[in-house]
Amino acid sequence: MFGSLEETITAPAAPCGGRRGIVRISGGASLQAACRLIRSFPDDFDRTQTAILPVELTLYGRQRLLPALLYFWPAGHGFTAEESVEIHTFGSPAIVSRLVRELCAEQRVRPANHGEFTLRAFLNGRIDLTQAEAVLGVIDARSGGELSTALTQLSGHLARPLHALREELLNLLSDWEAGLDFAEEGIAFLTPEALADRLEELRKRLRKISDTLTSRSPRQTLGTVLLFGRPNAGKSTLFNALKGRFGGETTPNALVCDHAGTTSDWLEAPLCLGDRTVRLIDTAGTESIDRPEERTDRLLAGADLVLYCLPGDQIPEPIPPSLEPDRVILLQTKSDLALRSLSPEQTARFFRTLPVSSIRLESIEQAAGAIDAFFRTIPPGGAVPSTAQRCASALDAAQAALSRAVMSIGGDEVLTAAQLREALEQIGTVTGAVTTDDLLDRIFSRFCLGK
Ligand SMILES: Nc1nc2c(ncn2[C@@H]2O[C@H](COP(=O)(O)OP(=O)(O)OP(=O)(O)O)[C@@H](O)[C@H]2O)c(=O)[nH]1
Ligand SMILES: [Mg+2]
Repeated sequence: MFGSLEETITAPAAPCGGRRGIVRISGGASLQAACRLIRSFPDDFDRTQTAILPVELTLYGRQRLLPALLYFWPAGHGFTAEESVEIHTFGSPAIVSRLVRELCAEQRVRPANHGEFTLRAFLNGRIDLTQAEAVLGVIDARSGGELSTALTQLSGHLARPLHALREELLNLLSDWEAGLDFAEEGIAFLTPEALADRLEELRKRLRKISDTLTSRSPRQTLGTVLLFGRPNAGKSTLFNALKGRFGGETTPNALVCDHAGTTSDWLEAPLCLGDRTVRLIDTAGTESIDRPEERTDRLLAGADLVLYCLPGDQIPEPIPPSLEPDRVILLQTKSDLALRSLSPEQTARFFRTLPVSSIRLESIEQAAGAIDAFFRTIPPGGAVPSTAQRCASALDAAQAALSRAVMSIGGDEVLTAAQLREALEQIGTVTGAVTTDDLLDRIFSRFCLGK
């Protein structure tokens, strides 16, 4: 059903009968094809920059010019990651279909199939399959709730943790298989015990993702909140303060000490914030904020919200590129000792900035309020129905394969590797890392033209 990526595709991108007619073009010949229909296209046009340009279309000859706006994205910048153009003009169906016809007169340009722009965004690595389905969910949404579920899915809420999980599983598999290659030399890259622990942890995370996929109730949604910062920043003291006020009795307190590097492993506790329960995780301090150690990096990828703990007398450092600032709350810790006022530029990108003193239990309620406020911006659980249906069985199968992998540890090592591969394949079908033409056909043929 889908043509070659070498070809440039075009289609109307606005509903028929609207006031504005939009024609979308994507592929290497986009600008060249559009230029043919434009009077005096500037010779010095910079093809390396995104641009919006008022132009005149020569569709009906040079005596009857049509005003239009040309939007240009160089390769790597637009939705499809290919060179793309949109021409916005009058919403006349006659003009729009003529425009598409004329564009297709250019060699290498052809009409797009249903969903082909989104398919290209997927094939070029812009979005994963769950996000592609979310595009359809946004278009089909019939209520504010459905729209917000689809928008959350589109922003990568499902894709991000699944991608992180798959990466970890791939690393585990390669370490395990490397050990098999060197078995005779007695070199092990991963001990069976370490593998079993990591797989059990991954299985739990997968179950959480699979639960949120089908859940609709905020009570069932266990958001993950991660304490992050340099050693000695006051993370564990804050963990204990939040746990003391909003947690249960069952989790032990984190060790606190004035020596840097007190916390060496992560520790978690549930916090009850109104009708929502979140998992609060204390981590080992990281020496380099923008390039944390591998383990912290993994935890960051799986967290919904990050509490960046920064002693009140310091200024924020650059955060890891993969960590979106809008899922970070900056907490100026030890505010009883010193509190520097930060400029709007230093704080604007974060979801919120707040001073706290965990020793004096000052602003602990406010910190909890900010966590709750963050989760209120995320609609409760769930996924676009087509994603939920498609993914439920694959994620169940992946969890089952991980359980089998754990059980096989200590026995046949090759069988363990095969089970890991099975889990990877199942997760891959959800994100689209593993696809078949049938699957793509089923998903993208439901799109309308121009999407
Ligand atoms: N005055 C004051 N001291 C604090 C506060 N919070 C933490 N501290 C002190 O700062 C030191 C480090 O606190 P921790 O909570 O262990 O810091 P951490 O970030 O967990 O440190 P690592 O586990 O080493 O990364 C301890 O001596 C705490 O008592 C605070 O709000 N006020
Ligand atoms: Mg600590």
